[in-house]
Amino acid sequence: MASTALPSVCPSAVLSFQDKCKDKTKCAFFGKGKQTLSIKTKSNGQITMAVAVNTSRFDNITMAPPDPILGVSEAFKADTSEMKLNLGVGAYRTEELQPYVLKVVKKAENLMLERGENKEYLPIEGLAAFNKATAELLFGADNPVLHQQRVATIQGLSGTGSLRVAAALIERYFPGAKVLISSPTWGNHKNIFNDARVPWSEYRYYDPKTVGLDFDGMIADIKAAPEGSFVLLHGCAHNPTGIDPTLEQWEKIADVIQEKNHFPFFDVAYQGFASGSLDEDASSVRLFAARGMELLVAQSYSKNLGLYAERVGAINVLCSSADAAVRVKSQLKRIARPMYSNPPVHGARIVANVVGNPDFFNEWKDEMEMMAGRIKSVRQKLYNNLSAKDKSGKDWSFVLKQIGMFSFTGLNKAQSDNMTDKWHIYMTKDGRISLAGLSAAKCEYLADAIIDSYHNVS
Ligand code: PLA
Repeated sequence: MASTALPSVCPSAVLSFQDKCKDKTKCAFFGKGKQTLSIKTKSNGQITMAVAVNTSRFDNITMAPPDPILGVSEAFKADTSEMKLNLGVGAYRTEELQPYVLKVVKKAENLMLERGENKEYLPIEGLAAFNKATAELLFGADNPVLHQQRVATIQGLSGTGSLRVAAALIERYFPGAKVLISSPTWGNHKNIFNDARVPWSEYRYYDPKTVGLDFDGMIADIKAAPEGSFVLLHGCAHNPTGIDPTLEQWEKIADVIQEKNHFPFFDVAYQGFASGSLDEDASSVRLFAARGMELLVAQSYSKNLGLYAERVGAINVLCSSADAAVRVKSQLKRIARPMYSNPPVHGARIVANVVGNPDFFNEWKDEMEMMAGRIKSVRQKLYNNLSAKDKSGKDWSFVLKQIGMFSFTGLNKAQSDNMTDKWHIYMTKDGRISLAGLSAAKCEYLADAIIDSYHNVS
C-alpha cells in the first residue's frame, strides 16, 4: 500500500476534495474499482492519503490444483487434435462417442411434463417415492430390513453429496473414528473425508504384481485398524481398479468387520453397471445386511440411469432397530438442512417413475444391459488388439478380468502423460481409462497407444 503525505491543507480543502470524489466515475482516484483511496487527517493538520493498487483480500489464496478426474475433461476440451479421445471421467458414451440420455428417462420426463408437476420444495429428506424405490433397489423389495423399518434413507446430492452427509454424521456422532479407504480409491473419497474432518487411513487393495486383489493385505489391514472403524467398501465395480472381491471373499471381509466391531460403509455408484444386473451388483450389501449388521450405503444414479447432472442419489443407514432408524434419519435431516436445505426434485421423480412403472422398469434394465454390454464388448476388442499387436509376450488378460466402466492399465504417470501428449488420449494419471468413453472404432488406436507407452516410456 503506497502512503503519501500531502502538504498541509485546511480541513475545508479535504471536504472539497471528498465532495469532488463523490462521483466516483469521474474521479481519477477510483479507477475501475481497482484502487481504493483512504484519507486521514492527522492531529498536526497533515493529510495522509493511502492508495491501494491492484490488491485483493484474496491475494494470499493460491491456485487449487486441477481436479485429477474432472480436470482431464477441461484439458480434453482445449485439445484441437482430431484423434483426441476422452477416457478420463466415467461417463457413458455411444459408439459415436456422444453422450447418451436413456430412452426410458425421456419417457419418464414426458410423463412428468404431461402431469404438469409443480416445483415446490421437497421435504429435507427428499421425495418419499424416490426414497422408497431407492432402498428397495438396494436391499431388494422383500428384504426384512425394510419391512422392519430399520433403514433410514434420505435423498442426497448424488453419490458425492450422500457420502458427504454420511461423513458429517460420522464426524458428529463418532468423533475420532477412522474411515478405512482402499488403496487406491476414487480420488474424491479423501477430499470428502478431509473436508468433513474425519480421519482416514488406507487398507491394501490392489496388488500390482498380480494386477489383482491383495486380499490378504486387505484383511490384515482391516484387522489391524482400531476397533469400531468405518470400512469404506465399493459395493461393485471398484473404482479405479475394476477388481471386486468374490462372494466368498466378501463373506471373509464381513467376518473380520464383525470380529472387529467395525462399521461397513458402502459406496454404490455403479449398481447394474458391473454385471448388467441390479440384483447381482447389490449382493455385497445384501450379504452384510443378512448378517444383521448395521451399515451405511451411499447410492448414485449418475451412471446406471445416466442422470449425471441431475445429482440424484441417497444415503441409507441400516440400523439394528426401527427406533434407531427414526433417530438417525432425524439427524441426517439436521445435517442436510444447513448444508443444502433440500434436494433437487427432477432426477428423483425420474427414478421414482422408472422404478414405479413395470414397463419402464423393464426398459431401464434392458438399456442398462445394453450399456454394460457395449462396455464389455470394447473391453474384449481392446484386449484382442493388445494381445495381437504386442509381440513382447506380456499378459494383457487383466483387461478382461476387470469389471465396470474402467480399466486400470498399470501405466504409470510418465506413461499416462505419453498417452495424452503423444496420442491425445486423455486419462487419469493413475493409469485408469474409462471404457465407457471408448468406441469399437477406436480400440486399435488405443491399443497402439498403450503398447507404445508401456514399452517405450519408463
Ligand atoms: N463414488 C464413486 C466410487 C465414483 O466413482 C463416483 C463417480 C461417485 C461416487 C460420485 O458420483 P456422483 O456424485 O456423480 O453420483 N466417479 C466418476 C465421476 C464417474 C467423478 O469423479 O465425479 C469418475 O470418473 O470417477
